Amino acid sequence: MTIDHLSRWRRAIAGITAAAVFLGVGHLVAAFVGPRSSPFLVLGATMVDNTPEWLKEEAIRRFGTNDKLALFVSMAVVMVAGAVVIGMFAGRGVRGAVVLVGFGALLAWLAMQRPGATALFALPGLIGGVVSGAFIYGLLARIPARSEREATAGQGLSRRGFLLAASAAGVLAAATVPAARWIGTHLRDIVADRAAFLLPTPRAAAPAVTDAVDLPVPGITRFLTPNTEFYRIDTALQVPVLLSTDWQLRIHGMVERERRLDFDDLRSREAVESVLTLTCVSNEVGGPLAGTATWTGYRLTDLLDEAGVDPDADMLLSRSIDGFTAGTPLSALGGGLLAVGMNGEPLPQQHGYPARLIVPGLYGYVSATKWVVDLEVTRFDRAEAYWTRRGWSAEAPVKTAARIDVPSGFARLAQGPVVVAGVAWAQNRGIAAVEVQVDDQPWQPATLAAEYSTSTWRQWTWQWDATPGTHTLRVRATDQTGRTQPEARTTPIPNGATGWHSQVVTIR
Ligand SMILES: Nc1nc2c(c(=O)[nH]1)N[C@H]1C(S)=C(S)[C@@H](COP(=O)(O)O)O[C@H]1N2
Ligand SMILES: [Mo]
Repeated sequence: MTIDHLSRWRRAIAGITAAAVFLGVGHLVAAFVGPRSSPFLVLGATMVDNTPEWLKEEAIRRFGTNDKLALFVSMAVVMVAGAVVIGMFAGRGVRGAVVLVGFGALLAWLAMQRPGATALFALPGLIGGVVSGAFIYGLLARIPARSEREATAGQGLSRRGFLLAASAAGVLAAATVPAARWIGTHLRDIVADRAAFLLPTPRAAAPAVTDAVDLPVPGITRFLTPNTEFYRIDTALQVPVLLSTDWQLRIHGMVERERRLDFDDLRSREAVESVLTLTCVSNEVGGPLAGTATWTGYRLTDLLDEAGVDPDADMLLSRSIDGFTAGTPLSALGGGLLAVGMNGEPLPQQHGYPARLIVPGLYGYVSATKWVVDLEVTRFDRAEAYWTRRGWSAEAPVKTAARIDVPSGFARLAQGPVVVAGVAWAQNRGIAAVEVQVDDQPWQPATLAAEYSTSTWRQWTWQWDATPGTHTLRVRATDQTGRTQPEARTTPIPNGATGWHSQVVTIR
């Protein structure tokens, strides 16, 4: 064994702990600068942005809603591998330190490319690079040996000292995650900001939701979805922290007068309240990605009229603080809101606090930008929004859908009267009829609950005299233009799934 020999495992461990120190220190600094500047999130966002489309689709197909978990796992694998390489390469000299400082500089640069980044976004990468560089140098460099035995072993730190230093660094790096969270909530106090946020009082309250609209049928989807149960879909690796006091909305592009609005400007305007159903294009037939809420906010058409829209424009490109964009036809904005309230509360952070868009009749990905900070008036032949660039349609009106809520799939029930019930939606067109079919028997008309508005879903029920055996229940809806849902199943991509929802039940 030569004096300068460093065992492989020692180098690998040094590389991995140095990477942990890098990410930990960076994460801690990011807690002060802004959570989106954390190296881990910058790496993740950069990876997402540069993953080829086929791979992303494959990931979504394979992992479904676990695609973010799959992303984190693959990031972790890539990072551990990279860290081992750094460790192998490091040796006793300053090489490891130089690599880590260089990596920090690269990350600083990547962080500054993120939308909404400030110069401060460079700090987590730079400081993380310097600290972890010093760390790997100290861990691997030869330091004066304290005993003869160690000097001959020639490994600088004793085995015990090395392992202690490495594990202490690992524990401290892991501890930065809760520490950063604490700093985030206490220093940049979004909880307090949201608690102090005053919802505007609408000119007129939305019409009440009566029992005729919200039927007292056990197991049916409630007409209004509580905030805690409302589905959540977005590309955010970490929910953006945007304080109402920092928030500004820029309205620009093909307008006569560019505008910048903050909450003081909004408060002097007339607020409205509107009950609207939001649906996700990724919802599978019978799936859960739809919800209805009472939204409080400001009419988008009012805000745009003030700016003066160029008659040649046809698209509103909305952008969030985290760089997501949606392209909405200007002609479809009627009834659309810049929403600040959801079911009588400020928007929950996950649903876009402090402001988002909601436009009736369109899937969320082309209309419902959360954490919205920028509205650009433009044209469909000049701009492309986030998901359109990734193979989804530029325009996406909501397709007619119907779902059986009760009985649930594979339920076992006693023979006799069974209530079959659910919801159907065809926003902006309205539901005209819902029909239910048992096995191959003729379609039967379901009873519709009262219609709240054509912008919301509608409950339906059907009384079934169930006979013993295993049965398939099917449902289909017809909208108020007279079109019945097509039977053929299609995938959600590129503009929404089609097909009839069915449920198999057993009657004893
Ligand atoms: N900033 C941002 N806004 C976004 C998205 C996103 O990824 N980022 N996703 C959109 C999609 S695809 C849908 S379906 C709705 C979902 O809104 P929710 O999470 O409040 O239900 O938000 C839309 N707004
Ligand atoms: Mo969506």
